[in-house]
Amino acid sequence: TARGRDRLRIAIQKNGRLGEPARALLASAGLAWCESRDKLFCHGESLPVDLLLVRDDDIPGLIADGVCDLGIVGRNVLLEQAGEREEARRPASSREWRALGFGGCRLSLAVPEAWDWQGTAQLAGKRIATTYPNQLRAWLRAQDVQADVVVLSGSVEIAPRLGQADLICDLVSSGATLAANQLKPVVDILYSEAVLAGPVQPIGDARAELADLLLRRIDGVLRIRD
Ligand code: PRT
Ligand code: ZN
Repeated sequence: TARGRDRLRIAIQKNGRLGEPARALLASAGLAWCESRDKLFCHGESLPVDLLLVRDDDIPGLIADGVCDLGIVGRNVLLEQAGEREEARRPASSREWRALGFGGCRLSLAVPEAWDWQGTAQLAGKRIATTYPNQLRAWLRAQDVQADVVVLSGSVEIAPRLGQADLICDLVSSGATLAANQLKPVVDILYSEAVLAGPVQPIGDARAELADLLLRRIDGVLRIRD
């Protein structure tokens, strides 16, 4: 699929929390685009680097399939899909190349405020609602705790009140959403931020040089921001 392309393709979030900061980072790295009307594909004007604007969940798969060379996505999404592939015994297909310093959040366990939290042993036999089952299961295994993982596709924070689960495992940034749902964070299982994702194997053709150039420029921008 990636064969015969001499332009680099980067997938970023079309909307959402990471779309704008990802564009800003790439613009600071010297990229410029002519945004097309449908805005799904943006042809790069300053360098042969094009943008694909997609849902964040699609980014790891686009890299895996070779449709895109690089992507900007939350570490939480990248690791969740990596866990899914591992579960299915499929080889890893993308990995974190750089942490980008924006989109910071934690994947945390949160319990009803009334709970007297004693520690992870308290989770035994409990039902935990999440949209991140692979990371939660891996963490539970590492803690040697047996709990039921209730996989939801959204609105996780309301699950305890609806009786679907006893507690949740979800992304937290300010904590306002948890507080609004009478929940409190008790354990962080992952520190996440936006990352530059790329293939596990180095890019092996003419685009490698382009990727190197872009990486050097991104590193320069990140150094200045620090
Ligand atoms: O449409 P698309 O599928 O592309 O977007 P999305 O809705 O799946 O993702 P989006 O835009 O919400 O988030 C993109 C990425 O931003 C996530 O994968 C994280 O890496 C990162 N990020 C950073 C967050 C948050 N902070 C965050 N607070 N993603 C989600 N949240 C949610 C959280 O799930 C909870 O519902 O915000 C709520 C909590 O926020 P606080 O501030 O109340 O704690
Ligand atoms: Zn999404």
